[in-house]
Amino acid sequence: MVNFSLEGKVALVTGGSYGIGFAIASAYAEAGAKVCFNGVHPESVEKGLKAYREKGLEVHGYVCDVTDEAQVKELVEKINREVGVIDILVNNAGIIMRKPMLEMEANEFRKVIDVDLNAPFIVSKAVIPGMIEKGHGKIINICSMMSELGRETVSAYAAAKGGLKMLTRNICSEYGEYNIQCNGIGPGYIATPQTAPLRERQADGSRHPFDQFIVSKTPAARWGNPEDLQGPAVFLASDASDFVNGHILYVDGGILAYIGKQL
Ligand code: NAP
Ligand code: GCO
Repeated sequence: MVNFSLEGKVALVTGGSYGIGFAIASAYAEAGAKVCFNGVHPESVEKGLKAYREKGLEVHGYVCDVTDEAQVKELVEKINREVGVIDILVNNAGIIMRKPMLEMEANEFRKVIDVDLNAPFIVSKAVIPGMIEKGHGKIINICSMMSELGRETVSAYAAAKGGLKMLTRNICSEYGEYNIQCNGIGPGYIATPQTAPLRERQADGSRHPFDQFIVSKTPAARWGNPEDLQGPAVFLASDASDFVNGHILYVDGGILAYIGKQL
């Protein structure tokens, strides 16, 4: 029988206090994993722990800035001691800054690259040695449609997510021989705090123009929900995907395949 269970596995989901990370971590806990998550703000980690408990899920929450190599090293060592050596890593923590390139400062560009690309490198580097020792591991990088497409105002984010696609393929190439599979999930437009500004109701109560645009560009004719990512994330974390490596699984309602509905 195909094994989708995560029973007994130790999973770390970065940025798991809410949003996509929370949904993926919840699915992992429900699939039997011992789940750890982190956030950069203590108050959001506390809120996250409460939200997991309200779902009846006992998980481990930590405050850790994924861009800080020393903090990440300490987090992984702490998890190894308190929970167990990590089998599954989801590099989910991420930020976006929406600004025309000519108005974006270099340090703002660097900040997005730091969280969305450098941090997955840092956290993966901290986790892979334990996976090699265990003889298996799963790394799932949360990419984006912007790993494939650009749009106005998201130059830093698209550059980071494009790089994250290639980092995914490189980890696959370098560590596949140790039975480590590194894949990506490319969500479409998902209703989370990160995209809330794109869905805000207008003063006259009408829907945000971008909201209408995305719905017209998506065959599913709706925004995604974080729960839409749970099945793909469990699949890529389970033994069922042991021969899937270096793949970016787009979970986008078909938006990347579709020219868009004529309005
Ligand atoms: P979100 O609601 O903005 O949540 C982002 C999470 O990342 C928060 O938990 C935040 O923690 C954490 N985080 C940010 N910077 C961090 C840092 N330096 N160290 C540790 N944690 C940090 O985002 P989301 O919509 O759930 O997106 C999650 C991931 O999916 C991101 O990588 C995003 O790029 C990607 N994605 C999102 C969409 C979408 O439509 N929403 C689509 C494609 C891809 P704090 O609360 O502590 O700040
Ligand atoms: C944006 C959105 C997107 C989504 C996602 C799409 O401003 O275009 O925030 O970037 O977050 O990455 O896959």
